[in-house]
Amino acid sequence: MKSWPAPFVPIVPGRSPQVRVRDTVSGELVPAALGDSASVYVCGITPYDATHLGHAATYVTFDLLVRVLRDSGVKVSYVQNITDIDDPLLERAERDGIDWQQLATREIGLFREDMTALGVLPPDEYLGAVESIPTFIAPIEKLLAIGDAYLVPAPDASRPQAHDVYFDVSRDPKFGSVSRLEEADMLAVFAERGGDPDRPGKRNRLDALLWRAHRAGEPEWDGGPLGPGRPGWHIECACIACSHLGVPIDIQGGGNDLIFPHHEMSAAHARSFSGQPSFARAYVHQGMVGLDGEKMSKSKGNLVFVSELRRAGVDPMAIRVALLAHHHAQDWIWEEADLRAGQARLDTWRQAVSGNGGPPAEATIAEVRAALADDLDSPRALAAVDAWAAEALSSGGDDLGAPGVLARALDSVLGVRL
Ligand code: 5CA
Ligand code: ZN
Repeated sequence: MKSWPAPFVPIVPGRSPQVRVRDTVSGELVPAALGDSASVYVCGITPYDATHLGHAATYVTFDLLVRVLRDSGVKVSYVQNITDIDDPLLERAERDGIDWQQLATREIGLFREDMTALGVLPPDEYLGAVESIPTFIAPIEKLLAIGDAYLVPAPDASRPQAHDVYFDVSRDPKFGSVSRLEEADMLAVFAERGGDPDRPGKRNRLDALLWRAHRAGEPEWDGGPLGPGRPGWHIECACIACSHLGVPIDIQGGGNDLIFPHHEMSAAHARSFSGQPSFARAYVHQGMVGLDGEKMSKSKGNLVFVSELRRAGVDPMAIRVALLAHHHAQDWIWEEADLRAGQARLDTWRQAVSGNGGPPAEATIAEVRAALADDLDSPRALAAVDAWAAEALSSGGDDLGAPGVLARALDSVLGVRL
């Protein structure tokens, strides 16, 4: 899948210290890379609606991670998927009376434009589920062969004797190790996050769909020995991550709404078909961005779209600064004041770097790098820039190179173009 144009990343003297992130699973700060390379897999969009500010926060967060890792001298392999076939996409297309592929193509196009405007680095590999389907078949067959998956008759399928394939969570001794939830808590969210606890014929209510036999009116792909049908959600990310990055990956990323079931299941599938003890060394989860007191979500419809803000003339860099003002690990509620504050900050910074000289910028740049290397602490990084700008505007300064080098550093590691 085509991604979007990479923004220019200026080279700035010096480098970031070793990057550490707080692993959601252990709660510990861990190195984001063990040596001089890191593999990062971030769960991408389901393209049935436009990019809202929650999505934007997630992709800006992982953009920061990749920027600061590269700035620290680490070679990053960054993979992102698109869930370009799934029930919500088919349901929205049906509701709106349009072809599901047209809907996906339109929303992926808009996402690319939003990411470009926000200065988000594209992944090195951007993979749609649909184009990757041939790579899912062998791992699902393997799960069946080793007894970790099983067939469930699908009497409503379009062909007689058809079966769906499910993953048996009771076969996995490490099931639950990612979310660390009790079964009752898992069940409480499973259905609303794509699960089907009440499907007759399943061995355990939490078992996850791996392959869905073709039903009339649904798209289908050749599943080889699995029969025609389409893949389940979690196996897609497990297979795409493993086949493009190897197992274990360094970082699995996404919003914290994906911890269970998605990341729990993807990890379980991947451990099982790869035979490796672990899927990801660390998990980084973006807090949920809400609106009017609730998580912003396509199903609730309480959304602020990046594209609508852009159409209204909002500077995408003001949106970016507004997002960076919140620590990625915390849930927060979007308010219009966030955007006003982002724009005001941007204006101040722009004014400060437009002077003829300023206070020395080296310590500020070092503090920005240190803050980001410390679990992507963007509010702390912004505060350092605020302090420099306040001094530049109040007392000036005679370091003629400072405004330029600071502007380039902000562009490079914070992705903020002044
Ligand atoms: N396609 C799947 C992941 S494989 C998916 O969750 N798609 S999504 O379009 O619903 O979300 C895209 C990304 O944005 C995911 O990483 C998700 O966790 C994150 N996300 C969704 N809603 C919010 C929100 N309100 N705040 C922050 N991040 C969010
Ligand atoms: Zn995913």
